[in-house]
Amino acid sequence: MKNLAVKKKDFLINDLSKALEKEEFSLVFQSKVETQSKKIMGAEVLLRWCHPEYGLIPTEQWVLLAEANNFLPNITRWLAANVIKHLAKDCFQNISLSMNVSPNSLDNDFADFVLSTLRSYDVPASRLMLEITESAEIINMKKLVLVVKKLRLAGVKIALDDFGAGFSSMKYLMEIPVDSVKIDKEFVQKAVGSETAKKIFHSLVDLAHSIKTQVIVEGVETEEHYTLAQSTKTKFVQGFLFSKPVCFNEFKMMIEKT
Ligand code: G
Ligand code: MN
Repeated sequence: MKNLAVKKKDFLINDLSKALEKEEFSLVFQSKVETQSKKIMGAEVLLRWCHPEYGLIPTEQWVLLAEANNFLPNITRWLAANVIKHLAKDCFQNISLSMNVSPNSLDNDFADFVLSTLRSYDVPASRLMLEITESAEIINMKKLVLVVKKLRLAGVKIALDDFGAGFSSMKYLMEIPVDSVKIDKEFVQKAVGSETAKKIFHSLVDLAHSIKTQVIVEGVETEEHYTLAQSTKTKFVQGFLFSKPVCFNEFKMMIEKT
C-alpha cells in the first residue's frame, strides 16, 4: 500500500512530464545589481511551475523530480530558448540574463542548441550567463569541462552557483573554468552576526578575486548585508533588498526606471 505522499509524488512526476507541452511553466526575473551604483545590469531568469490543481510547486521540489526522471534537459532547453528570445527584445538591449543549469544537463547537444539559438536571434553570446548549480553530482567532469570551454570560447559566460554551500565547491572551482562565482546566500547572511562567518565570507570573496573570477553576492536582504558586500568590492549583488523574482512586465518597468 502506498502512502499519500508517495502517491502524490507519482502524480507529480506524471504531471511534470506533460507540464512543458501544457505550458504550465512561466518565467520570473530577479535583478542583478551593480554593487556600487545599484544599477540593474541584468537578471537571473527563474522557472515557476504552476500545477493546475496544486498551484505553485516549490522549485526545489520539482527540480529534484525532474532531475531524477530525466525531464530536466528538455525543460532547460525550453528555458534557454526563452531566455535568448528575451535577450533579443529591444527593452533588454543593455541587459544580460542568466539561468540555472544542472551540470548534467550541460552537454554538447545543449551547448550547440544554445549557440545556434543565440545566432538565430542575433544575440551576442556574452549577454547570456549559465549558472552551474551544485545540486547534482557531476557524472562526467571531463565532458563538462569540454562543454564549458566550448561555450566560453563562443563568449557565453559561466558562473558557479551557490558557491561554498556544497561539498564540492573547491573541486569545481579547480576543474571548471568560470567567469563568476555566486557566493551562497548563507555566507553574507551569517556574516552579519558572527566574526567567524564574516572572515569566511571575506575569504571566499578574496579567493574568487585572487583567481580573477568575478563575484556576485547572493541573498542580500538587508542594508547590513549590502554594506558587507560593498566592503568587499564585489561587482554585483542580488537579493530581496533590491528585488524578489518578478514577472516580465514588472522587470521591464524596473529597468526603464533604472
Ligand atoms: O540557487 P540560486 O542562486 O539559483 O537561487 C535562486 C533562488 O534564491 C530563487 O528561488 C530566489 O527566490 C531565491 N532568492 C533570491 N534572493 C534571495 C534572498 O535575498 N533571500 C532568500 N532567502 N532567497 C533568495
Ligand atoms: Mn542561480
